Amino acid sequence: MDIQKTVCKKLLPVITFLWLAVTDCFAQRVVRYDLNVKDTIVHFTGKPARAIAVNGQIPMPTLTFTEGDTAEIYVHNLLKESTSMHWHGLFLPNKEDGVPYLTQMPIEPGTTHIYRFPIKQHGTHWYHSHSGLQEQLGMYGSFVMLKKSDDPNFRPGIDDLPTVPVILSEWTNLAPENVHRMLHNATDWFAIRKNSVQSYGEALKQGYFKTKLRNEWKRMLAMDVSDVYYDRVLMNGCTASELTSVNGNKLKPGDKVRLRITNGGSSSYFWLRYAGGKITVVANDGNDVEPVEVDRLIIAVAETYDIVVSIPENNRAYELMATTEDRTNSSSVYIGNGVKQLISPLPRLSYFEGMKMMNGMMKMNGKLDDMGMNMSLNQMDMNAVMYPEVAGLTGKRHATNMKDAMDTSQNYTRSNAPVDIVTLNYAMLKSTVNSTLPQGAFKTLRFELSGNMNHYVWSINNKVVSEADRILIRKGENLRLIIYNGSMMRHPMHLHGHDFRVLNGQADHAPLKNTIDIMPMETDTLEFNANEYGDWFFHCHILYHMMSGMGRIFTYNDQPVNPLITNTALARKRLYSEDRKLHLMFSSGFESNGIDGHLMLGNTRWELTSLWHIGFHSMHGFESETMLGRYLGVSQWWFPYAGFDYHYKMEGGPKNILGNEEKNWFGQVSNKSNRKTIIAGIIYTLPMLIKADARIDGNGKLRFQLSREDMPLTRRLRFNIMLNTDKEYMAGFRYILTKYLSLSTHYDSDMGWGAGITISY
Ligand SMILES: [Cu+2]
Repeated sequence: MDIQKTVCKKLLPVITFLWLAVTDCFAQRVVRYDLNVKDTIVHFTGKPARAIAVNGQIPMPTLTFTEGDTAEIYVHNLLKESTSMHWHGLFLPNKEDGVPYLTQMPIEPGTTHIYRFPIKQHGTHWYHSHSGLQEQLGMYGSFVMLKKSDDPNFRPGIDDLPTVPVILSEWTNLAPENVHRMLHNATDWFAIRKNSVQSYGEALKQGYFKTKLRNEWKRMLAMDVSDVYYDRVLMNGCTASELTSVNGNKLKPGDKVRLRITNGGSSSYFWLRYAGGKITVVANDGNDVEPVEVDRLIIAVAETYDIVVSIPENNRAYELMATTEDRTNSSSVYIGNGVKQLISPLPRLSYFEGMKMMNGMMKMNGKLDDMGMNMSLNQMDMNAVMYPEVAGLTGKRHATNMKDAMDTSQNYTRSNAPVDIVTLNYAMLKSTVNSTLPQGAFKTLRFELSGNMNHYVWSINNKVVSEADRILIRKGENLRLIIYNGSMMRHPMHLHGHDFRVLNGQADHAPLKNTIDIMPMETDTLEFNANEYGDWFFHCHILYHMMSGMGRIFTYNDQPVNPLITNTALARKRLYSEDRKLHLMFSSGFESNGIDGHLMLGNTRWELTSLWHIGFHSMHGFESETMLGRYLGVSQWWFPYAGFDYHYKMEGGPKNILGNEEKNWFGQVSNKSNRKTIIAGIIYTLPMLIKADARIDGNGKLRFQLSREDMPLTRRLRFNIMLNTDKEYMAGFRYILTKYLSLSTHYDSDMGWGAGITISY
């Protein structure tokens, strides 16, 4: 099966293969779908790449039901690996929830799994694989549940509009496993592709040198609003498409269209903007809200928004554009018939303004300082300082602190502000129905979203899923979750099997959601009633954050046994193995004076490192160090380790360039020429991201070393430096050509000067 489409003539309606085995028994319709999950090759960029298609298509087919139906979905796994299907946002029995090793065992290759559950709600939802990184390969689709025609909450003028499901996603030609591995190794390849490296050279040129210095002084790596570089953004599988008619009716001026928009992306947030006027938001995460008019909205990963747009004039097709938050990529659909009415692309982010703001927020201890602003509900977009289109930012603007940044953001959302742009935030959402919880006791739980970019660790209360206990709750009780985001990235937190109400000032009409985006330093409060037995996953929906362990499991007291999990111990072990996964990193310089190698195998806390140098002249000898250590603390600045050091130099080799090599700086015999010894030490990351390494070896010899790796001088040029008390030193440059290849040169006190290439994986 070959899927080859980038620009689509029509907005593909993602036709549903409805094997309408609609069995009418006692007025209950059973609606059956068959989903054939199969490997495929796609050409989204022109180059072939592996993907997974369902019924031959990406995205997966839209599944449509009416409230009151019974869903019967046959998943036929034609892959060579196991799979699963999660019904996002649905209220269903736990064993139908589709989380492998938690609510069911994986669907093995060549087998069929039947999901069967009653449809107890209505609204725009979606479904996706919950196995590994399959979602990134195409396993996402719209899941629409219609209101019954006699629903007392039927909204004439909204619920009877022509409706089109639209699922947004992103595509990379890189294998998702490789993306995941690269993120864990703090590679800046994605930043190079996105031109968001924020190097010293660029800082100097743009007048932000002090900002850059201060940023590294506070031990931060260059920050971006998203981690991954994608090749394409897709809307129903297309980069651009046209919507000229709905249900066979040609769109004409005055018509309104309801778009059921899902963000099925793995890690991208999208800005939605429309060239034909205001966007009216009528539902969020499948739940109706009072209509609210905005100029734009950001849709977080896994959220859904139902929006209504209109066609103002004849002979026009109006662009609806979805742009990634980092503004590197976008996709559009043109709604209507006629001349294309374009919307201006969003300008490039002012990264250094963002850096300046982050500097203001970051304390020296690695914690964030909100300066008493008590932020929540996306009302103040802390990224607003990075948006050059905001008035006052087009020139040089110095938002030197949080308050300044927030002022910009607030001006931005207020309608009488310098720029008259209304941006949606959660405080503007008001449920159309009373959303108060049943009477009963409340249990309050507090969570801090935690993590660090340097090793790509994402956690809750500094624990990943496999390190944390399950959270025991009682059926019938009300839960109140107070969530603070203490990390530097935003996280779309998703709860399985339940909707929660978001306390947003709308009192008993607080909106109901299943996914809430929480920006850095924000605190949000959610409430839900524990009304369905089972093991329910609560996690960040950024795929690579989830796979790194950013989640918790809610488990009910005294709940019935899940018949699909026969071996609980094995299932738990497999589930926990996901965030315990080891990531490999390898680099080796092949230069005229020798070979320098570095191999690293690490997970959330542990890291095994092996370094070696082989001199090309026999007198230069061979040395290697292997050590195992554990990162401590949320910021992971401490790294105690133990290992083995092997150092061999031919007798009578040349003296060190500093002369006498008998003694180190402590006056101890350096024993550089020939040593085989155990070592133990501790590495601490200092300001300027300098690593201070103090160690002692089996002979009682001390060594203290300072080093800095990969300091970005320009977009592609990196600088490395090292100095230690054994009177060894090194300095070098690396120019990054491709993902795996660099030109490199360095001077080493042992091996002298050399130049060549460096391979890194
Ligand atoms: Cu996250």
